[in-house]
Amino acid sequence: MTLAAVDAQPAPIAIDPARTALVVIDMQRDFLEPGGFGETLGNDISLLAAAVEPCRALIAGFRRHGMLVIHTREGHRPDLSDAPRAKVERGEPRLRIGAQGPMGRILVRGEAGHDIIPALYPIDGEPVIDKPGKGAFHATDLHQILLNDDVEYLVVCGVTTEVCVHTTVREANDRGYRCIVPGDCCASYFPEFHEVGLRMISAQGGIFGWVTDSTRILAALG
Ligand code: C5J
Repeated sequence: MTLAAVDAQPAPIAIDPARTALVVIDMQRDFLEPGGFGETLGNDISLLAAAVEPCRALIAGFRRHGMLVIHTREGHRPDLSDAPRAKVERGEPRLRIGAQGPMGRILVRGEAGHDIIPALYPIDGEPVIDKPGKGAFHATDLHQILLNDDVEYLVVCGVTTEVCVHTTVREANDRGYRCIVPGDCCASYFPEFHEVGLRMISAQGGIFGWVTDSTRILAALG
């Protein structure tokens, strides 16, 4: 076992690449693309676009080293039977989950906007987790996939920092995974939430995990 030392906050962490997976959270067209649902809501999508190139480089590095890359997509069954009413019945009715958006029905599986952006598209063999919640462990087989692969270290990136990335890191932390979050590979429509979200992870001695960036992870992998 050759450990790779990653410079991070609150302290460096030595990871075992053979037991490390990258989880790319919800890099979906509706959140990131011009004309998508995120932009329709009035958000500045350029804030999310900043994470694409660092994610692309990190994914390429993991692939080069033969390491596990997992993608998630937030969305629901077309009949919305897996969407809690508390989640559906919020916001303006025209812009709710299941309503017709600019790229098909909002947050519905199989619609164009639900798919992952072309720049980060999964390749054959990479698991894609369709998750109905914010966290990637809730009502999915992610934990089983990671157990079967003997994964202990999770590099978690994607969008948005304070919502689905954060929820997933918290879920993973409670399940015993060591989470490393590359801040440049995460983004939010709210820059202040992004900053504070990252600080919340590494505060108190790394209460939820470690925060670093893509270049430091790639440097550690060599
Ligand atoms: C994600 C959201 N992926 N912000 N969803 O963070 O609604």
